[in-house]
Amino acid sequence: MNLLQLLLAFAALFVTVWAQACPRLPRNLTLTANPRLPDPFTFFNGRKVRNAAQWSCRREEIMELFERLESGILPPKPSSVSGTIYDGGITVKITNRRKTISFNATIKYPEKGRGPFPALITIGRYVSIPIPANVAVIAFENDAFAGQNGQSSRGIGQFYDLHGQNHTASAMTAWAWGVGRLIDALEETSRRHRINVRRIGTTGCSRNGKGALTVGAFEPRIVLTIPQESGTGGAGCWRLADDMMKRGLNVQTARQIVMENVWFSPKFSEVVERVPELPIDHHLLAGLVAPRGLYAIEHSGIDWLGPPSTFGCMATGRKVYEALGVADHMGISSVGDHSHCQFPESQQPELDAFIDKFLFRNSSADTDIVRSDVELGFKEEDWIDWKVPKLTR
Ligand code: MCU
Repeated sequence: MNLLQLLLAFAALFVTVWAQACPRLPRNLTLTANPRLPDPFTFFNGRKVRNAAQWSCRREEIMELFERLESGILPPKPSSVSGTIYDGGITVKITNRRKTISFNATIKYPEKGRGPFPALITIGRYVSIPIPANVAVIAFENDAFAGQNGQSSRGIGQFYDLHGQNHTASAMTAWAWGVGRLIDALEETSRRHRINVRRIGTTGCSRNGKGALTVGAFEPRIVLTIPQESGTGGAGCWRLADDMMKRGLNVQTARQIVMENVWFSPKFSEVVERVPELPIDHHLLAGLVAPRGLYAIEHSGIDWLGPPSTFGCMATGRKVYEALGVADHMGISSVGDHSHCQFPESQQPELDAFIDKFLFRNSSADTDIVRSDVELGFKEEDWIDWKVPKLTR
């Protein structure tokens, strides 16, 4: 090979690497009006997502947009995380820049069998779905890790003891980080417990359902995410909630939510009046979970939770799964006529199917679920002005 050939080979390599590099977001995000649900398959710079490799770039970009605009920064794994198994649970010890915190998570094993068992990490101590007897339950005490008791909880909890009170992470981002460390500790102690660390899901209801969705979106080791009645700030889209509000319905909106609690970063308060300009909405939060299992359980009859918003938002998020060729890895089921966080019997077969497929790897379980017990009036043509590509290459 002569010098010219060598140079040409280098140039070709450079072009290939450049073409595959992920586009970087600008330092200052210029927001532009888009009243519809933003296109999951177009980068911030206008480039189209055409294959699976580009989707993983776009996924990173969406994650960064959430961190910068809504959720605050999710810190990387710190210098030291260790676990100690005790009878009934695990103690997780985290050290970061010479500060140390520790917390306990209880582990409840199935009564029958020796394991290793799949597990669900509950956001909060209480569970609102019937967890099958063959699944272990690990309780993550989110309130102690990052408080959610109104505005006065900003910066309160173990996360902020470690990272500083003014850290941009919202309470939900802090929980996602905490669950990540809990999984680190479970991985490290895998010979001393009976949990299958590759088969871990998460669930929570209402505010903890918003948390469960964020945890599933931000922590890639979670294989199944089950947010229940998470409403606005969870399965709902900001734009769709605003639309309900315009129609005179009593729905929670972005403007209200930042006043009520600390589920979002102070960063979000800065853009909360600019919902139609946001380059993200919560269909993209569901998109972050793809291709992993996601079963969104919603309530079709409580306006505050935004039924058409949660249904339309999740049905739109499911298009990311469709593009990846795994539409049935995501389900949305909206059922009314029961009180908040009470699991209706009619959803039992759906829940069983998701658990079966994602925690027990039974690929034949039927998880192709998009349903609502009442007509919620979400019209795709009003909200979606983009096409779903095939990203399976
Ligand atoms: C649905 O989640 C929240 C909702 O966002 C709040 O506005 C309301 O105050 O509480 C709900 C909840 O967590 O209920 C337990």
